[in-house]
Amino acid sequence: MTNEDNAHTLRCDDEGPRSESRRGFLKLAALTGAVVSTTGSRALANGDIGFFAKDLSDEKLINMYRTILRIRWHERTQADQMLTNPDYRGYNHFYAGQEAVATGVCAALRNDGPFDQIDLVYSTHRPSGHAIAKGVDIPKMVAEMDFRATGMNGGYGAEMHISDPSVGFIGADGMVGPGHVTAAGSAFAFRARGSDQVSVAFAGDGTYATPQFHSALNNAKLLDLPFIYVLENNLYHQFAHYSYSCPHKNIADAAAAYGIATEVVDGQDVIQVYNAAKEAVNRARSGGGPTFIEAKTYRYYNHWGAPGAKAGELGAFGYDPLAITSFRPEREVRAWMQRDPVDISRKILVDWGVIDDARAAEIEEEVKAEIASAFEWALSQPLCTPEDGLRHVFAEGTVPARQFG
Ligand SMILES: Cc1ncc(C[n+]2csc(CCOP(=O)(O)OP(=O)(O)O)c2C)c(N)n1
Repeated sequence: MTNEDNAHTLRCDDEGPRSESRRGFLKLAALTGAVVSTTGSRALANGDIGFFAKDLSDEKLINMYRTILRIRWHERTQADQMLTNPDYRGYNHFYAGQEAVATGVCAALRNDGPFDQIDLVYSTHRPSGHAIAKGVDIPKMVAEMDFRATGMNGGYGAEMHISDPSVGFIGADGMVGPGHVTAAGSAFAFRARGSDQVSVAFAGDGTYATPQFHSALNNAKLLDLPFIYVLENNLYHQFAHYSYSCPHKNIADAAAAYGIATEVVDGQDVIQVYNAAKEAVNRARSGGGPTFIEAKTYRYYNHWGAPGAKAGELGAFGYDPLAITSFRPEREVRAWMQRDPVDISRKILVDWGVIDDARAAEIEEEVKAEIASAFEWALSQPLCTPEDGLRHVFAEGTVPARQFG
């Protein structure tokens, strides 16, 4: 088990002369303070060169950067719609600020292929980042969130019920907790079928206080299931700090009590998240059982929607008027925004010579255009009709009484 103090220690089991010399350089950099300006670089200075990050091609690193940007610009565009377009019906629990978590985890998963071979993701009431990172069709997701008939789920699921099994995105879940038991159940099914698939549950810090947190982890360990529990500790559940409902500073300590391998990572640094997820996936696929990853992160908007936000600007500041107990100080939000996952991932790619600043800016413009056209298409789609509400509710035609046959 690792905790926050040793989460950044070197995890290299194939060290060769190259990593020796690189480590020497990193030690020197740490001593001279040469590499300290971003979280990613601080991880390097601590000696965590990201063993698994070495398996990432330049192309994949750029795709991860694109994914982070897609999530970010989806959020920003949707927030602007909510703030300025009176005809817009959609809503969201915004994920901005947490992009590196979904991106780093999903980059370590199998996302293409037949349903009985891909890895599954169970999401939460804050689903758009997980969905985009798992590879859903973004225009269709945007249409779904605005109740359009051609949306991903026919327009009557909307934000808290989006799902796309074709990419292993089992879906959002409006209930805090129960999905994790189902996710562990999927992992049990994989084991029973002899499949090497992995089941991932995303969760917020609020799930610690639900019985399903404990039940899912206990059973996952008892049966050593290929299950990964990714807890995104963004410090608040709804309007209360997590210390109101959890006695641990690191919620991973609670998972460790079940005998589960745990890892606490900087959730703003996509490479750290990827490394932890890759290790967890390798463990799960090789029969080594579950892993609990706690990603320390932060959300830039309030719990739900865009109160406190301004069109064209990132984040929401001031107190949420809907919250009686909100105590998120503006300084705290701004301090976290200084360690922005978009900036950190861009800096890592530029530092590593994968792209330069000009190419990074171009990629961001390409993503902005892609998201703008997703919204343009989605908002021109037909709305659901009242009759649509009854579609897919009742079985149609003759239904075999399979339970007796
Ligand atoms: C069983 C249940 N209880 C209460 C709620 C209301 N609710 C919705 S989101 C939320 C807070 C969740 O906080 P956290 O798990 O930390 O996730 P975050 O919103 O911070 O991403 C609550 C209490 C719910 N959806 N389900």
